[in-house]
Amino acid sequence: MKSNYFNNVVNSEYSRKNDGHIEYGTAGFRTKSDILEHVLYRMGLLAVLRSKAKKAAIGLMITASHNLEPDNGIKLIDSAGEMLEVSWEMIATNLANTLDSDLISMLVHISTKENIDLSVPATVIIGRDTRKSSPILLKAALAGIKALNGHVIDLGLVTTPQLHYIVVCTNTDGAYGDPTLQGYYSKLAAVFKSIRGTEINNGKYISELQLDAANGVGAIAAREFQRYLKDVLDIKLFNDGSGDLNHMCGADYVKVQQTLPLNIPSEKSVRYVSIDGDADRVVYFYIDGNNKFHLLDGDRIATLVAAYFKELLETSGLSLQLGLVQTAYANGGSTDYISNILKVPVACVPTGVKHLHKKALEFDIGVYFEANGHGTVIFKNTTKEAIKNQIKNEMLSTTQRVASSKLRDVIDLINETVGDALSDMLLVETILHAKGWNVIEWEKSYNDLPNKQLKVRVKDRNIITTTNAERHCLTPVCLQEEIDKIVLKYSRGRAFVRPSGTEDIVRVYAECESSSDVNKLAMEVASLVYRLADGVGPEPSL
Ligand code: G16
Repeated sequence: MKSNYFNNVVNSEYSRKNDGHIEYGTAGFRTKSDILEHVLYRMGLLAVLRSKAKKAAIGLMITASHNLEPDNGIKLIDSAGEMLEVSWEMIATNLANTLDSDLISMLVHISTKENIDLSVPATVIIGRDTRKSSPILLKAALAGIKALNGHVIDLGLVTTPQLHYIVVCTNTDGAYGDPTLQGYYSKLAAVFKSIRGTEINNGKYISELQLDAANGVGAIAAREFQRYLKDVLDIKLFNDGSGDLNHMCGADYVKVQQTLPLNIPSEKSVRYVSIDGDADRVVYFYIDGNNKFHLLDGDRIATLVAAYFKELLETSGLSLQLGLVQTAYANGGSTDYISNILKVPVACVPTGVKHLHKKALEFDIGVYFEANGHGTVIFKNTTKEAIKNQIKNEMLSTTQRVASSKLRDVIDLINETVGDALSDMLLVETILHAKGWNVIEWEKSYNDLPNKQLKVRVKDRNIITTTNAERHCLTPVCLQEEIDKIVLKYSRGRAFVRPSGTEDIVRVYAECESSSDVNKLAMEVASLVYRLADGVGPEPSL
């Protein structure tokens, strides 16, 4: 009897304490931390079932990433180190919202429908960020895992991408790397140093950067990299955990506000880097001689990386398909550059790295980045084989051999499981070093269109529905028609709206040719959302 197996799951300490509906959103469950305990308990139970279903270890990360300190959340990491399979997101949502009295029958239903062999052992690898609420939520998740006799590997404080990495290393018996934090640091640091050692740099590149760690768990990882890389890269650390998490600092703040984070000394032409609260996003920026702020976001990183791979492929003589995946937030300037200058195929998918990752798998080498700095590069196994075989080819010229070897090595610098701010940063540093570029040289490749993001509070954000990779709004009726009318007034204008899957707000994005008009365009669209979608609080105004 399956129900006997679930006899121990009823636990009054983790009963459902509020009636609000909660959804597995863009990146898991995310809301105020004080209403999450029963969700964490239930996700502990679900992680055990998922592990049995996949006959492999599953990851469970406690974080609300870029959100402010009062929020927290949880995301499950699938057996190949990628985000949870989309069909299980609905299962997670149903389990999180079920009545306490229906908990056992829901678990029986899941295990029957998914044909889960309950006798298979389960392993859950668990990690958490530095939020004050994380230890209590950890306790709840552990209780859930233990109620179903799952084996726990508790990594303690880790960045989200470190957990993804350790899951894949565990499930590949170490083929992807040693499944420990030390294994992660030493793999990335060793390849970073070895690539650097093969290049004599005569250009404008300087081996020094200033890193804003958002006062999050990324500061711990950054300190480790400081230690591992001290001979080759000088990382100066700010917002290292002593201040408030993501408060006026971190990648999301810098990207959306397009300004310097708190506590960073304002120095001209210095390479600054910001990561977010769980270190899965990264953006670069600098201040020019006129004190003007310049952002080099996920689009810039994607184009830098795609151009680098394109060059290596051409030089090595390998014929492999390179592709780039973006979302609606990608700046029109970047998309034009990728299509018309780089001539690399580019696809657009809905927000959420899970969508980008899936699309990128279609290419031999898939580069994917959200404009907010969340992204990575993935390689088909056949691609890795082709590169290895190419190196063995005795007919290769020295130039072809050097380029092929560089391709092989740089793959090891990349965390292919998910966007990893620190691995991405090391990749950017490697490319800038190879090219002898400073940030100004990097920025020269194309011009961004001026752009603006706003948040609008509405009664129920889910009344906004979208299609065509979120670029077109279906409901409320008339909203899209009205947006179109506004956008038409602005040269190279573009705007879209979508409900956030991580915050209780509607996001508005706008771009156009004129930097003096872009705020007006964004504000006009925000007011429209406020009026047609039941805005709450004061109406947005300039
Ligand atoms: C998460 C997702 C990202 C997404 C971001 C914002 O990032 O992993 O793919 O772009 O949320 O999503 P939304 O606009 O739906 O709120 P993070 O860094 O917060 O985990």
